[in-house]
Amino acid sequence: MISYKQLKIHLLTLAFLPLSLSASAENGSRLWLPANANANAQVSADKKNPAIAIAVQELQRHWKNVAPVKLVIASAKKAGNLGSDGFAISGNINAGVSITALTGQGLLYGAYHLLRLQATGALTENISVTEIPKYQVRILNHWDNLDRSVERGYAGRSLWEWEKLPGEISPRYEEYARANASIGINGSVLNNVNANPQILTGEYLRKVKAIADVFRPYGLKVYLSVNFASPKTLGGLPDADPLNGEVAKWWSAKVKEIYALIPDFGGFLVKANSEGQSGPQDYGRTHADGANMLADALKPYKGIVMWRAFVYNPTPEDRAKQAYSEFVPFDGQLRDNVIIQIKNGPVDFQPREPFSPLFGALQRTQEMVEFQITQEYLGFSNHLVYLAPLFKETLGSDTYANGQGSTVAKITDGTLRPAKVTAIAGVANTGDSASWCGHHFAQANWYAFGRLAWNHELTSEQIADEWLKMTFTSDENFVKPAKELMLASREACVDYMMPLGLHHIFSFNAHYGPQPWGYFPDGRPDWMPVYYHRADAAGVGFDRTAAGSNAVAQYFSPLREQLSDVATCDERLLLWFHHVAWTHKLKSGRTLWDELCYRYDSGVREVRNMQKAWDRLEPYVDAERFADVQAKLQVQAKDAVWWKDACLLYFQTFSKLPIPYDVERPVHRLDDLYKVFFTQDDVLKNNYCIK
Ligand code: BDP
Repeated sequence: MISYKQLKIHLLTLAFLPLSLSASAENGSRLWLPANANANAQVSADKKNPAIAIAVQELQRHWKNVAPVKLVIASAKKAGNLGSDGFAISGNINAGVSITALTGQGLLYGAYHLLRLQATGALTENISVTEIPKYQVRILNHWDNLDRSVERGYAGRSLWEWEKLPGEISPRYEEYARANASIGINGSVLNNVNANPQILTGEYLRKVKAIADVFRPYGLKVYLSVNFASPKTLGGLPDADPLNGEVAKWWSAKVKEIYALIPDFGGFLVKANSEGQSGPQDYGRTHADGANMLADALKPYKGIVMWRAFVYNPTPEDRAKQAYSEFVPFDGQLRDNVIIQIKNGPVDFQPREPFSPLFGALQRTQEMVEFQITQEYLGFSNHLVYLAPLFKETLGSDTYANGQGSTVAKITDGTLRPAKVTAIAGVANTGDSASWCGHHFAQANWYAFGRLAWNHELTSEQIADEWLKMTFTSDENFVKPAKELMLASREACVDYMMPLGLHHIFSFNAHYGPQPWGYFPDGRPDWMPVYYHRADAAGVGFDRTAAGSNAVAQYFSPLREQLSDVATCDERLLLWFHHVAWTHKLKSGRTLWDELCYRYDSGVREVRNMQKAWDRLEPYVDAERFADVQAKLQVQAKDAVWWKDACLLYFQTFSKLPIPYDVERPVHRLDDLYKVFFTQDDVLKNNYCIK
C-alpha cells in the first residue's frame, strides 16, 4: 500500500506525461470505449457517407464475432418509425447480422449498440433489437470560458483550445465526439451560459466552425450560449431591446453568418436576467419577447432556442418559487422552436431536491430538463457519487399535470405533450485532465446522462453494469461489488451532506464543504445557508406550506396536499417543505433530532463501506486507477466526517439535545470548523485544511 503523500506525487508525475504515452496507460483516457484493436471483421455497407464510414471502421476494428455485419439504409416506407436516429439490429451471431436505419447517423448508433452488447456480454445468438431515442436533442452544456477556465469545472482546463484554433486541432475533439456518439449524445453547447459576447465575433466563429467540422461525422451538432447584450457590446447598437427592429436585424445577420460557416448549427442557449446577466427585462420586455426574437432569426435554418428558466432575484419571494412565477404567465406565447430549459429542481442542483414545479405547469410550452453532471454540490471530482439515481428520481417524479402518471419524463419526451422539439441537457463534467472528468467514476455520470437521454427507462443498475464492464472488467467478482458501491453512493452523499430535505448549506461561493452557519451581512440573503435551513430553538427547515412561502401551491393536486402535510410529506424532502420541531416523531419512531444524527452517521459509515469495498477490488483493477480512486475515497471519507460534525454540532446549538451514544462522536470542534476557509482551487489541490 502506498502512502497518501506518495500517491500525490504519483498523480503529479502522471499529469506531466505526454499525451501519447498517457493514452496507452490506464489513466482513464480511454473512457468506456474499446481499446485500439483490429478485429478485421467483415463489414459491408450499401451506401457511403462520413457517419457510415465511421460505423464500418468501428465494427471492423472491434466486432469479434465471425458473423459478417451488413449496414443497410432502409426507405422511410419500410422503417419510417425509426426516425433520424433510430436503428434495428437483427440476425444471428454465427450467420450474419444486419443493422438497419434511415440515416448514416442511425447506423452509427446501431454499430455502437452492437459493440456495447458484445462488450457487456449481452449478445444472444439471435439478435432482434429496435432502438429509438426518447429525446430528439440530447445535449451537453459546457460552462467553458474563452480563457479556458471552466465554471464549476473540476477536471482541469477547457477541452477547447481556443488559443490554437482554428489552425491546430486537438485529437481530443474527435475522441470527445466519438465518446458522445457511442452513447447517443448529439449536441454540445461549447461555451458558458454566462456568455462572453466575443464568441460571436468572426474570429471565434471560425474557431467554432473548426470544432463543428470535427464533430459532424459523429452526428454531434454545435450550439452556442449567447449573451443577450451582444448587439450592443459587439454590434455597437445603442441597446439590445428585442423589440427594436435594428436589434432583431443584427441577430438575423449574425445567424446568417453562423450558418454560412456551420450549415448544421444547432441553435442558442440563453441565460437572461439571472445572476447579473443581461436580458429583455433590461428594456422592460419579457422573456417571451427575447426568446421569440432569437427564435425568428434561427427559424429559417431550423435552429432552436433553449431559454433557461434559472431566473431568480434577491426579492422577498422564496427563491424556489421564482422560476414558476416568472414563466407561467408566458405559457403558450413562445415560438415552436423555443424550448424552456429547466433545472431538475427549483433551487440549484442540490444533492436532493423535489422536481421543479414548472414541469407540467407550462401546458402549451415545450419544456426540457437540465441536469448537472459536474458535481458542483456533490463533492466536486473528489467524491464518488453515481448520479443515475438522481437523474432517474427527477425523470420518474409524478407531476400529476395530466393526471396520475404524468412523470417529468413523459411530460418532456413528447409522450403526454406532443412537441416539435424534445430535448434534455446535462452540464458537462469534462476538462483536459487525462481522465477527462477528474475522477474515474465521474465518467460514469457522463455515460449515464447519455444513456438516459437515449432511454430514460434504463435502470441505474443496468447503466452502472454496462459502464463498469466497458471501463474496467466484466469479471463478476469486480462488477457486482463495484455496482453496489456505485448504487449506494448518491444516498450516502445526501446523508452525510443534507439529509431529510436540508439544502444549500454549503460553504459560500466554493459550494464545497459545510457552512450551515453561513451568514454574510452584505451578501444576497438567497445565497446564504441560514436562508435555507432556518434553524431556531423550535426546529429546523423551510416552511413552504400555506403558512409559509406557499411554494407547495405550485404543485398539482394531490401532490400539493401530500407535500403540505408533515404526516404525508415524503420524509426525504421534509425540511424542504416544513419547519419541523426538533422533537417531532418521524416514521422511524425517532425524533427529528435523533434521525438527523443517525442520517449523518449513516452517510459516514456508507463512505467507510465504499472504501472497504474498493480496497477488496484491488486484484481486479490496474494499479493506477485503483490508487487514484482509493486516494479520492480517503478524501471523501474525511469530508463526510467534516460534514457530519459541522452540521450536528451547529444544529445542536439550537436543539440543545444530545447526540445519541451509538452515533460516532465528533472529532472536530465547532470553533475550529468556523475558521476553515478555502477556495475552489484549494479543494482541487487538496490544500484545504480541517484541524
Ligand atoms: C449555479 C452556479 C453558477 C452558474 C449558475 C447557472 O453556481 O456558477 O452560473 O448555476 O446555472 O449552480 O447559471
